[in-house]
Amino acid sequence: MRATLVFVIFQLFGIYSLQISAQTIDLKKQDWKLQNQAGTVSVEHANPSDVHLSLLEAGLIPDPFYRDKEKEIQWVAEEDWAYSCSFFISDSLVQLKNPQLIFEGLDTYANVFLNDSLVLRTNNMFVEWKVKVGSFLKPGYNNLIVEFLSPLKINRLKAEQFKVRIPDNRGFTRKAAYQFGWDWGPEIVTMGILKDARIEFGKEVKITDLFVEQKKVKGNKAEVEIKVEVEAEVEVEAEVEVEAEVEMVADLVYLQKVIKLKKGPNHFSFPIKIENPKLWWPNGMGEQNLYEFKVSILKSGKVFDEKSVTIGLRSVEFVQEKDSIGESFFFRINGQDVFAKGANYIPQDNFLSRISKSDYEQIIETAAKSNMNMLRVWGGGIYENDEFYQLCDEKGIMLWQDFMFAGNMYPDDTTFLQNIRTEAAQNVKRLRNHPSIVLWCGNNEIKEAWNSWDWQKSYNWSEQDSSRLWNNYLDIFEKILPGIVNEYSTGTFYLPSSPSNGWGRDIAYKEGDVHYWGVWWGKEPFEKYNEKVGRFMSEYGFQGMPDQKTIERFTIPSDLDIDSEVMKAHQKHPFGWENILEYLERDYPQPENFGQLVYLSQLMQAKGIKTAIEAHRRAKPYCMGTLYWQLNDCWPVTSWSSVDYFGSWKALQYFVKKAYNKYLISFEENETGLEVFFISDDTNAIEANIKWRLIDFDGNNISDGKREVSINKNSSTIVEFWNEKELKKWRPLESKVLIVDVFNNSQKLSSAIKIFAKAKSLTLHTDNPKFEIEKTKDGYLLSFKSTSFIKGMQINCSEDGFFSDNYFDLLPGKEKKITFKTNSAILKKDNFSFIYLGRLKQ
Ligand code: BMA
Repeated sequence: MRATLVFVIFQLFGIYSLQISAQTIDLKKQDWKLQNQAGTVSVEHANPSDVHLSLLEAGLIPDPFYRDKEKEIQWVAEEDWAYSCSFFISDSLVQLKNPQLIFEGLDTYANVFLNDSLVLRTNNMFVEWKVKVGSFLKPGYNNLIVEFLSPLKINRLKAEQFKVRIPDNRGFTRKAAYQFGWDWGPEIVTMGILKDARIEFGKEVKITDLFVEQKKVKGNKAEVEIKVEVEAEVEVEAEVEVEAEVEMVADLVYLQKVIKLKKGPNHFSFPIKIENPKLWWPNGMGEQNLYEFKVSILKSGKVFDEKSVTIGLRSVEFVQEKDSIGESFFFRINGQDVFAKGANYIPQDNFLSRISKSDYEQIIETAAKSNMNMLRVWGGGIYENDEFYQLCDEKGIMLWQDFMFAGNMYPDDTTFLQNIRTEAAQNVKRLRNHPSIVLWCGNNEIKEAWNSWDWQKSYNWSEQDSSRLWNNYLDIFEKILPGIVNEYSTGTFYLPSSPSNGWGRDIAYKEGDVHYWGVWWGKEPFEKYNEKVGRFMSEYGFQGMPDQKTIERFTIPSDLDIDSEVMKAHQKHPFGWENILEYLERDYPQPENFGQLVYLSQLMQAKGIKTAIEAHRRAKPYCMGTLYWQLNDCWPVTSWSSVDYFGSWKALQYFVKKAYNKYLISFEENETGLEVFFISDDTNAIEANIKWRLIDFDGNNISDGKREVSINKNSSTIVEFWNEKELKKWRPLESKVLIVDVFNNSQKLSSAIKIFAKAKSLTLHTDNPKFEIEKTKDGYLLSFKSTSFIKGMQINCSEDGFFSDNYFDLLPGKEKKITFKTNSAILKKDNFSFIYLGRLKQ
């Protein structure tokens, strides 16, 4: 239930007459022209958000996501560009006081000229820019030019001046690191007016910040402090009335005080106590109760300014306590220990300005629907848009928020350090009301790189260079950034670097968080995931190809070969293809064509990551979090993502949804035998009825059993075990399936199957299942039934839509129903096709 708390600040008597009629000119809506510095390329009526997109819309460059066109657009980022427009100001508008030019985001090095005067110079894509422009405006037409300088050229210049070589020149610029290319992303160095741009007139008293600080949320009480920052252009004596009337507050709160607004920034605050607050919970643990707080500044009933924020009341503890093995690493929300289930999130496009609200909705919906409760906003991307955080608040997705520093070292001059101070302060202030943010982290993989990647040798640093760079690292990540978190978001936890320790060191599995890359980077087998379990697995991953339809959108038929230039261009990892083929050879039948490779690569990725997730969850409470690399893509590519660029779920996303279910059955085979684990994220203890059955691939019963087990809250329990001797009786196991179902009374909590051999060694039948479709309100109901066991059934449709399940197994004789949500109403059975492991080997 949402409720509104309204604070009203009445200005009763002033020594100055204030302007109330504020107005705004939306600059993005003007008629812009784009031109390169030499004047040889120009675009009329351009959208000023992004130079590349303007050129693309005008047909002057090809789509860099198509085939291998990325290389043809590299010249764009080597040039300087200017967007220009003129806008009209009426006589009455020009009378209004305090005009301010506001850019919510400029990418990145911009010189802004208003009527030929330089009014602003920028150097950071992550901050908002505001400048007073009263003396530069005139009635009638005004000219605005926003000139963008090539970040590549500036990086090279700065590298020359800095003398010490840093790992990558992108470190000189406060711009999203992935845009310079990553092992899943193209090199597209964008420039442009990234977010909203406007001129505001007449706002002489402005609420510049509203922070609802949660001092204490415990038991049935919450104490918060409403902190308001007001920027006044004039000195005003004002009377402030604070009124609160809201369900969550037992009585009406009424405060009255006189304040004197001085010229410049003013700060005042109101403490309130809330009885029986309705708390905000992570997804799966309870509701996401949110409350809106609104502050208005008025005079005689007219509004000068108002601001509202939405918060969720919750307590967060980041528990790092020594134990017999090392040190814990987990989050306790509202007093409950939380096992974090989620993924790493990267920006959804190389062109940030075209990420739509519905893109945000879809990806966060996918996370929530897949039983996730945490995402890590990775440090090589961006501090996300407000919409992203709002959605995470609403869906109960906790956020591990990196500051935007990744895999690099940084300059140490005062301008740079001041720049990152401003950036950190602005973003922490902007985001601190969001209940979803539970941790700020300084950087991605810099400490690990420093200790394990041999940088000192590769970049030929003298001892002096090394200590200069390292001291600067310590300044940024152990002083400046934690200082800012502490100042603006007191009590929020800060971790200097992720991972805490490199995956090659023993300590990585005893304390802190770990990025385990032995599988993939180290070519270790998937089974290693069962051993390499740390306290919090903040990265691990394996590549899978995107959906076949996604591939068809950026290729022509002759490109459909992994040795083609186009498929190579859409694989950014140095040994990506080699790895996929090598791992496939170990465990899977060999693909006979491109389509089979797409299918198998996805199935293998899904199986691998499922192995990891289950191992991490079985190890609860030793391990208390698992965030695989990576949820999404910024362009169509073969990568570690579970959802591809066009939003199609890879096999992995379907597997993740099941592996992150509140209740999970998981198997562990070791020297002693076979154990069945039941993992419960329930905050209450439950009684569980375990039923198991061993059948052959034709459905014949071989053995079965059942038992009742009491399951503690939030636990991982061994509920069944067979020793080697018992297992021997079941052999040979290559054509058998173990099925385990867990019920609570008659409600099925979870079910899982175990097969005993690698996919390539299974003796699967090739018979097609019985398949029927039935029209429903918003799509189709599909049913499958097979006489024998079917593994890895992927269903495809010629039309777009969403399958509720895919890449599933079919048990002999058991009907499986799934839905296909689509706008298409004329589908027949022939529109669907399927592929499964047994068929592959025909
Ligand atoms: C992780 C990330 C990224 C990278 C991924 C896959 O360590 O932090 O740097 O894309 O590995 O190599």
